Amino acid sequence: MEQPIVPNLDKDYLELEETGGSPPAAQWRDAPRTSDGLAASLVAELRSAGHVMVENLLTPDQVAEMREAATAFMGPRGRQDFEGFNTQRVYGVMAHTDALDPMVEHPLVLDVLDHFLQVNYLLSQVVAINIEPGETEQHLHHDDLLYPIPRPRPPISVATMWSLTDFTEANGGTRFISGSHLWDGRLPDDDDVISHAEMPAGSVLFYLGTLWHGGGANRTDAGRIGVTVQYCQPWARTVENFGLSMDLDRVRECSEEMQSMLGFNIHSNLMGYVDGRHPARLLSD
Ligand SMILES: O=C(O)CCC(=O)C(=O)O
Repeated sequence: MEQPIVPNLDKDYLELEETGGSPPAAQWRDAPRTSDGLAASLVAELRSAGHVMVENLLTPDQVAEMREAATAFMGPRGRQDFEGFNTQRVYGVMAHTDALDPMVEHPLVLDVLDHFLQVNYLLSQVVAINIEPGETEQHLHHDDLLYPIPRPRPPISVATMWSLTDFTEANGGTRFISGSHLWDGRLPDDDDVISHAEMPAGSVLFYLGTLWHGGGANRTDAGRIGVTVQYCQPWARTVENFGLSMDLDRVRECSEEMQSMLGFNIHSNLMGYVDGRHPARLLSD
């Protein structure tokens, strides 16, 4: 069968042409963004274990600035067990502040994501989470539960969890079951070995959307603050509706790549249009 031709809105942001069209553009990025080879080893580990950690990716100054920005917007405690009755969250982080942009578009992160998600991938959600003293364990889940497609399968989303305080087993460092990204539809049971993300402030844990994980219990007397930044395939629905939550002036200040991740781009030449036109037109008109 001949490849179906779809209209192309990408060329110089032209209007939809009645006669024009082209096959969808390339689906994977081929050039790495970083040059030290670290991304390749992280990708290999992420593929085999479903998670991988990089310590001290942020400087202490960045950690302090980001923690201050995130805590300024901390909301009330959770509304149900999943959010945590002793946990504060900041939803809509991107709309509130640009202080966390450097973690969202960190070149090492994007370099790793390029191996799991097709070009034009999207930011799915950014949530800052303060697990307070006395919080109990969040139940285990995997982020791709939102996509009702049978497992085993490649992930549709990939998450990062950035530590803005030290993460320990005692203060609620993210729990996860190594290798569970490869499971079929089975659920965790008491025999599964649960690991904890223990990492200094300024570090990042990557985990695939198919990895079973959850927040830990906090048995210390200080909060555990982290930011989860999640990304998904360009053809999947995002958890957070950035198109509605972001002020256009804020989006205009973002890099072109960030604008694309926020949905101000199209995929397969057509998905994501606004009134039949490229959505980036909203930023320039
Ligand atoms: O806070 C954590 O460590 C994990 C949180 C999480 O997985 C979630 O809220 O979906």
